[in-house]
Amino acid sequence: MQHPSAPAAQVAALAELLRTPRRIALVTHFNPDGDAIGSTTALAAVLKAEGHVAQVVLPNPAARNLHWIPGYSQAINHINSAQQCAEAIASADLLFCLDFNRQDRVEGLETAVRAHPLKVLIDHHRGPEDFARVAFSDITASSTCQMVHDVVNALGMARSIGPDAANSMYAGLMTDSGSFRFPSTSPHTLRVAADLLERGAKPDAIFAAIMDDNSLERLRLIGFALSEKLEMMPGNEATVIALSKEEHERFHYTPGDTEGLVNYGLGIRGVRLSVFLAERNGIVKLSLRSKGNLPVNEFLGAHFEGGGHANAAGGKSTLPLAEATAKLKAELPAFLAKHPA
Ligand SMILES: [Mn+2]
Repeated sequence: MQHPSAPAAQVAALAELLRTPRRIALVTHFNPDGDAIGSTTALAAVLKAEGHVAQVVLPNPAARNLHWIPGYSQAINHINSAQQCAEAIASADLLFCLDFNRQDRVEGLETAVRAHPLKVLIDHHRGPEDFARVAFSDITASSTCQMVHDVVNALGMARSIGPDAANSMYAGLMTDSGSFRFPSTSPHTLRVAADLLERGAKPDAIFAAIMDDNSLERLRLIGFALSEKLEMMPGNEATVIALSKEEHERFHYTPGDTEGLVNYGLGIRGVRLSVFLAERNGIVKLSLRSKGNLPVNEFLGAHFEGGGHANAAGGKSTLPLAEATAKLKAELPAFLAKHPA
């Protein structure tokens, strides 16, 4: 198999660093997602099988539907054991930085990460900061897990991808590719997925563990938002959902409960822009999703202190919810007209 995310020069440099048994720490970003947990636990498992000592160090715990990922229970996090995390990073010969590329993304671990002299980056986000001795950066990769697979294979360590590492990596591949539907899903992504199946990954169990883990309150909140709150804008090209603090509380909101809610609007025939406004912690957070050439990051940058990708971006407002929603509705028609379908 080819290893498109693993250039020979970086592979040689990393191979040299791993030539003798090392003490290794692996860190990832705050609010770690499936790719963050999958890539750190998978690479830790491979490195242990290769004779190294490896410890996953997280800025904070992952959402509950990721706790089953093999190796998660051995990870330590800054919220529960700050001192242990700082020591694990400081005492490591080598620090892997996975699924993030700016050192401020690790929140409470930032000081320890900045202080470490020998970092290896593996990441697929845009615009990497220059802080790693060896950097694997590929914005075309579907996921950091896909890149870890490439790097491990290029190092000649594929034999050490056991069932645990395979399940971890597949979890990241699946979640970051939107269950293999985002444009980043390439032939190589599916070849990597196939290889992981051959090494013991269980796609049905992984999907069920991650996706079929909603609380009843979350489904009721989504149902309420879709039936009572979703507004179709004039022209039938855009939808808006605005949820107040009281509405969140009525459904016993916990973080993650409205994850994915903004995507439902785009599923309506003819809609190419979907907006979700949430009144939380004293501010209004906006999530926008679009189809085709409709750069929502530019819109949010101009009006709501935001940014992100052309088809998926976030912003915020300190206005009350009703005023933020009114401002949004006032600005939308010009934006849609400027970028016709
Ligand atoms: Mn990722």
